Amino acid sequence: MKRVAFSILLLLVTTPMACRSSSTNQTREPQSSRPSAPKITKAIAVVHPTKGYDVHGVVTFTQTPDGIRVVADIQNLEPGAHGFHIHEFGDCSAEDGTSAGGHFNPTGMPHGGRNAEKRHVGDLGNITADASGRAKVEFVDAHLSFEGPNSIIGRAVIIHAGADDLKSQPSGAAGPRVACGVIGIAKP
Ligand SMILES: [Cu+2]
Ligand SMILES: [Zn+2]
Repeated sequence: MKRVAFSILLLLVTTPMACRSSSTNQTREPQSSRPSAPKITKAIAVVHPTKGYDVHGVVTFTQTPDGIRVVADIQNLEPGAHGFHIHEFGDCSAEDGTSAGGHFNPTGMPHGGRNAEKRHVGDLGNITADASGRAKVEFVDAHLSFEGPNSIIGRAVIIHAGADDLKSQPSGAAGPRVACGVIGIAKP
């Protein structure tokens, strides 16, 4: 170490031109030593009503060894089944929620149910509201991810007025969008 320092000092003193170029090289860090982004282990979507509805709630996504655990707690729904999907864009700006685009489908599959062999990554089936309009659901889904092409970070959770029939193309004929929430990184 000392010897290296001494050599640099020698360069500084003796060859100003060479020194300039060598010090430029030293400030450039090799790519491998850059810190990588911390792994995402939890995400959250706070869902807000679209125009004309009062549906709201929270959906959390937590990494498990078997996939991502989805826990939803949604209120002020009509009793019954409601399509529950991840849509392509994390954009809830349109008053009818259409700015979120279609179902998140990075694998080019047809629409299907959550347990179907072929489905959109964003196809999470239905949530069912009780007589009070509250829907709670919890499951682990192996299709969802926090990284790579199937990453759900920055996309949107959409809840529909009607039930997803799990077969109609391209989106299960679930009717208007009653709530929308952007999926963001959560504190683990
Ligand atoms: Cu949808
Ligand atoms: Zn779909």
